[in-house]
Amino acid sequence: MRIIELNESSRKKILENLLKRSPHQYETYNETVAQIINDVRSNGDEALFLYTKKFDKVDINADNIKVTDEETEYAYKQVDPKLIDIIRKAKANIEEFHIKQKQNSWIDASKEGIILGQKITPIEKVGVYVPGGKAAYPSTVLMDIIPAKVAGVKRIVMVTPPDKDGRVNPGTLVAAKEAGVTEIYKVGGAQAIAALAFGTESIPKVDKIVGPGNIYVALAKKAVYGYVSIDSIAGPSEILVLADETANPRYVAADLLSQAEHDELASSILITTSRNLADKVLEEIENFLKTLSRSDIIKKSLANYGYILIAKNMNEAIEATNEIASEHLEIMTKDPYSDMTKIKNAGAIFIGEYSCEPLGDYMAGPNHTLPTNGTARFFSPLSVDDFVKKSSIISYNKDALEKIYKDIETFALSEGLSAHANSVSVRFNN
Ligand code: HSO
Ligand code: ZN
Repeated sequence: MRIIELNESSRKKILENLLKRSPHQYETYNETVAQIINDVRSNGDEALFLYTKKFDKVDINADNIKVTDEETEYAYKQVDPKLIDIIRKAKANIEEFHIKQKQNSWIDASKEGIILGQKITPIEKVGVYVPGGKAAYPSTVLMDIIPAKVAGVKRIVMVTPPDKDGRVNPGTLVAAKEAGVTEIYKVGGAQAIAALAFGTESIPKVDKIVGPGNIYVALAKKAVYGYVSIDSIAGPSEILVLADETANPRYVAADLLSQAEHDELASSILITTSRNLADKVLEEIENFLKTLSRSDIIKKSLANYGYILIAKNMNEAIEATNEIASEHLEIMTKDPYSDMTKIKNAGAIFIGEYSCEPLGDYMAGPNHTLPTNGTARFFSPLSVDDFVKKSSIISYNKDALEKIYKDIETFALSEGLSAHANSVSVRFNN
């Protein structure tokens, strides 16, 4: 973790360095991914099983690919009952928050003879990708499935790679069941994304695919976009703490470390107006590192993408914060609510010293699937909106159309489209 003065040139260098973490930088894997997708698209299950054998080292077939009720029941026995209770509490909070996001269809009949509106319909079938191994986070399973459920999605199809014994992480199964998954298949990687996008004998074709995964999964989602919809492409985790001299250095250090432990590409940044705070935070980080279980990963991510930036004043600090557009932003300043109003780009904003980032990862209720890699400039957190689509409603009666049909005719003819003009005039000239 280095301390750097914030200025034009350091800002530019840091932004360039951070962008190296983007999944879009790994185009070299595209060819492999395209091959896998084409193979699954042409050969269905047969290709799916071969890739599972090759990459996950396990025999999966049409009879064992789907997780059975017995397997889910067994998972409930393996997971600590206290954790099951916590999963249920988290579910209730996530559900409550997402219910508030629901939009209603609307109709406007205020003009004589005219009805206009917008009809909201849930997407019918959604695929949820859940990574295997250490990154199989039950919390993410909740965050991906609950908004789909709240939106009214009928069929939620989860895929996740099995371990060498053909089993799925029990925490994943419990969280999926609690959240209301419809069915779960033991398949992962680019081949699972292809199966969801095009369908195979065993896996149903869906309309949208959400959920994080490794670089192959990210590129596969990008490749099938257009055949199906996708959520945004997830990049490595990020935290930015915006703090002044009033912040508690222990809390700042602890929060920076919380995201640094995700993986070696994670980024933790402190922007502060206080040199004294910066020095103290560095000390606290060294102390915490002695006891944290993932200190090896943390050391690497802090060396690669960790920064403590010293700003001349709060305005400069906020400007840089907006430029970086972090996935998570914590504000620990004298007047965090007023500073928050100046933030334009951030996935989630945590205000004050008791709103630490892991509160949002697990329990608060807002979604933890957030825009990364500067995409908070234009993307939003995963939400109920991701699982619905809108249809416009248009209804005119004869009088209403008569008042406007000449305009339509003229407009259409100006575009050289006489069949369009005819479609309106036929109703009035006979
Ligand atoms: N902070 C991650 C999500 C997560 N953290 C899951 C713990 N478990 C999203 O950036
Ligand atoms: Zn996290």
